[in-house]
Amino acid sequence: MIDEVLKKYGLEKETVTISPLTQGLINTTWKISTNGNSYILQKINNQVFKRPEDLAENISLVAEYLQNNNPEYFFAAPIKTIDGLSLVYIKELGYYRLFPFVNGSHAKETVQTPEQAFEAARQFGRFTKNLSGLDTDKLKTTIPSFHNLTLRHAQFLEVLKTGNAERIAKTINQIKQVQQFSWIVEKFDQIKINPEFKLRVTHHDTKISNVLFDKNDKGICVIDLDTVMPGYFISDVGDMMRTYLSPVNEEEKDFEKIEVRNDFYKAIVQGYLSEMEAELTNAEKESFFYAGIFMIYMQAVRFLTDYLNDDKYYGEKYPDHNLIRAENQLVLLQRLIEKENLL
Ligand code: GN1
Ligand code: MG
Repeated sequence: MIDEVLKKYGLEKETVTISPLTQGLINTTWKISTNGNSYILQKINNQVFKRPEDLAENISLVAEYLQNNNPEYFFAAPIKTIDGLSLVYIKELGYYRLFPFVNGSHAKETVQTPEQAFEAARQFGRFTKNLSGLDTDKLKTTIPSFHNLTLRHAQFLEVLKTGNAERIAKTINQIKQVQQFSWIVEKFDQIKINPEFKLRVTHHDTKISNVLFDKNDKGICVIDLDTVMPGYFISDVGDMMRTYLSPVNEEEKDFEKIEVRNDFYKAIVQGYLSEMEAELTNAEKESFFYAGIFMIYMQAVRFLTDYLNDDKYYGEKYPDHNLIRAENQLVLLQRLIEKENLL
């Protein structure tokens, strides 16, 4: 199976070790090690990324821009096949690409210290800053309306009519909670028409495992560029808040453990501003808190929508998995809102 893909890169299955990396929910990832080198192999989920060529094009565009304008910025571009392609397509198998494994780097599953949060935020800020001269119109939108909360909310309202009736009946309370927060959508509608909010090259998936760290825990670069497309800074800052503020993540079933750590909030803001201060408008600078609210709410909406839609998007590993995830995010949202004055 995979050997056919490896061959395209001149690698032989017999001489490599293949170990699955099971973090992501969408693509499938393996670490490939040979005697001297290591690689990351990824199979692209083309149900979600309908045009995998667009991912490859965006990454090439970004790589080229950085090479010309910020050559000192480290960027892990995909490795080309023997035939010079940055994407492999094999009928029956799908789309694959290979990245170099960055020597001396490691990725983290959880954020343990504010310093790590600062470093990660600095890296995502740096990424957007270094690409601020790239015309966002040149980038393909790899998932249309990906972080368009208006649309996500509309999809949620739609599923209330068309979704799994039994599940809808069972989640009346959670549905009510989601509806109570519709001001978050209204505020986003304002942002979309406010010229002070700039469309920038944003990453759209800023969880900690998408930053590579060196042995001293300094950030090296960001990875997983499939959702890099034009967007608002609230997507990147907000997803960091969603995933770094609490000591436990969206998978946690014991909601008592969900907490907003003030020092991690400050670290995200300061880390991001350390690169982006001069780029952001005043209106943007005033929206850090909203960024967290926006992303946590959107993820709650997405998990609950998927639950009512029989888990077609995220899948489930145990019964009611996406319901638990949605409830978890609603608790986190509440914990953050409670701290509005303090933060
Ligand atoms: C998905 O596949 P992964 O884990 O990188 C999702 C993100 C969600 C995240 C929640 C393309 O990311 O938007 O925040 O799950 N990516 C896509 O865990 O839908
Ligand atoms: Mg991702």
